[in-house]
Amino acid sequence: MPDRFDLPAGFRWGVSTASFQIEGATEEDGRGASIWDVFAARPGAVRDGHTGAVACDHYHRYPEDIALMQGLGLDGYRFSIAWPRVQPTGAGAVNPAGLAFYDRLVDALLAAGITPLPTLFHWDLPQGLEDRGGWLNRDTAHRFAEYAAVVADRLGDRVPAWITLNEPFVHMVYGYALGIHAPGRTLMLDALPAAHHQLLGHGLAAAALSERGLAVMIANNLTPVWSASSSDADLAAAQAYDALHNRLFTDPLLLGRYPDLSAYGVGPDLGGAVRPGDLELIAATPLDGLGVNYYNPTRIAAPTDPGLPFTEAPIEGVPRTAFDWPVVPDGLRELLTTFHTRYGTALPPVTITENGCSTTATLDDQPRIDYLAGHLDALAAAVADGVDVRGYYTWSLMDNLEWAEGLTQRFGLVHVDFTTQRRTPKASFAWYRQLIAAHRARHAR
Ligand code: IFM
Repeated sequence: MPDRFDLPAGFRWGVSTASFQIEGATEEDGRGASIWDVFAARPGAVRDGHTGAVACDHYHRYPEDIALMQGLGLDGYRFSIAWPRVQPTGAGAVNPAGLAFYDRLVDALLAAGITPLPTLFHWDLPQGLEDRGGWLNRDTAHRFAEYAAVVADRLGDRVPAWITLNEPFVHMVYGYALGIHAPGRTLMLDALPAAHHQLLGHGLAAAALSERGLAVMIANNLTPVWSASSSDADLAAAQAYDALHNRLFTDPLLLGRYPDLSAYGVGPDLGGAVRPGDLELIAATPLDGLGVNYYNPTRIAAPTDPGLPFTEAPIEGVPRTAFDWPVVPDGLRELLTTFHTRYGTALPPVTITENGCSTTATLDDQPRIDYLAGHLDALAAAVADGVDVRGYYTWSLMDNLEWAEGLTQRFGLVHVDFTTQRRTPKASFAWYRQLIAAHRARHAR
């Protein structure tokens, strides 16, 4: 395969997964309950009643999964650590068997020549903390830092860079505002403290990681926001949406302040959650890298009802994934160049920590190849425009449990038969392997 993407030497190739979506073994070796175990047990919460009890059985099959990664020739593997495996109730006592699993995983990755890139929190909060308010409770931020220190003390000798949180926007909106995800709360704008406490948790954990000489990243779900028209009302709505989805989770980290949320009737203290010194703490440890999870742009129009200052408008005339998400590869270039302009020298090097699509195709997944190729073209265009992008981790290594959609959305380079747990590489697997090899060969010359 020709290396048409023209990315720099040293560019890192990877895949991403998350603990609850692949591990299974939810009751094994002392793991405590997570909010997703409790949520998935609620009738109707997850499609077809699927749970995380088995998922991809990665807890037992990780050697086979690492062999697949080695077959791809990856530089790095982004996975997440299940907090309730490490601290079953989210505070205090550490579960040695839980830590030992990640120890084995890290050692096996290193033996395969793959650099581990762990995420500390990818939505599976210990239920014990949810019982005390979850991320609405400021104390959760402190517990998160304590947990980060425990894990870093154990793995930091072998793991150089860490991601604190995955997609705090999605966790706040789906989990606390709309109730589509665990913990299933429907607080609408009263969910905002969950944003602040996650960011505070990031700041406290980042300090703990940095004190140990470890590099710190965060992975945000980011989207270019398109105004449905050039009317003042649509433009104002798009600006309000951008503040909520993008700026709320990036401005405090890079600029040390929250964006203007007055369109939501919310002041700079986010409903009383922000205390003096918090913003300084959130920004105190500079990010060594910003993780960007990109899937699609969002088109926004003026509100049709008084509850929120925007309404989402459809994006027409583009292909769609099996999830019905619009496929707009150039949105990745637009997002990256917008951030480059917006944050200037405050923007740290970027890594694409997630990008991919679900398809209905089983093994001949040409739509996934087209999706990835289009996005890598857009990424290369952003790099040519001056954005410092260091790596690309596709979502996902293998089909897995897609949260409230259960096992119905298949995002993997590898097909998983959830009855037999048989893994079968799809066409995109061979394509990605060849692309990585071609990139290396070009830079070896
Ligand atoms: O599966 C999720 C992942 O957990 C977070 N980012 C988006 C992916 C696809 O929906």
